[in-house]
Amino acid sequence: MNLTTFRFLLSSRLFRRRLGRLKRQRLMRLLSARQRTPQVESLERRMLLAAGPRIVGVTPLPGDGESISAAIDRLTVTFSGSMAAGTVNNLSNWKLTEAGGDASFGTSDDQQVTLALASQYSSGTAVTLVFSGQTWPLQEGRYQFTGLAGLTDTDGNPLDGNGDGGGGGDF
Ligand SMILES: [Ca+2]
Repeated sequence: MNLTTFRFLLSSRLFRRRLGRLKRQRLMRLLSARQRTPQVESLERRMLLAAGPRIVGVTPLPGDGESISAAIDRLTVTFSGSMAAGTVNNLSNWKLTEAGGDASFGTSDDQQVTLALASQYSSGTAVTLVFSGQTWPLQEGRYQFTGLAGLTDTDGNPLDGNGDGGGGGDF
């Protein structure tokens, strides 16, 4: 290979490389522009879904995994907004499970506590559930309280029970 050829090869490789970088930069610009558009769209969608109501408190239940020694004979559930009365008064949307002897949920010795409404919900942001058909206050044990996604607000948005910003999660 003589010097001229070598130079030519070298410069053409540099050129290709520069061209490659320019192409990459253009591609990145295109990609980021394209990424920016759906990001805005998904944000709008999340804002719409975030309209799903949340359960903001269950009194006197302690936090996840915590225990309480007080005698409990009722649970008052507080929502983030007004709920569709029919879904709140539908007792199949509420579940209180006791873990049974094995202290684990989802096993055959789990016990369902039968819930009833202290009074029918018509408006407002709170409903009180009482226990019916068994001895109360609740006996010592591990309990799991569930508000199902069948609960909706007055606009029909399903419960955002898991607080992920989208509707349709159990609490
Ligand atoms: Ca169990």
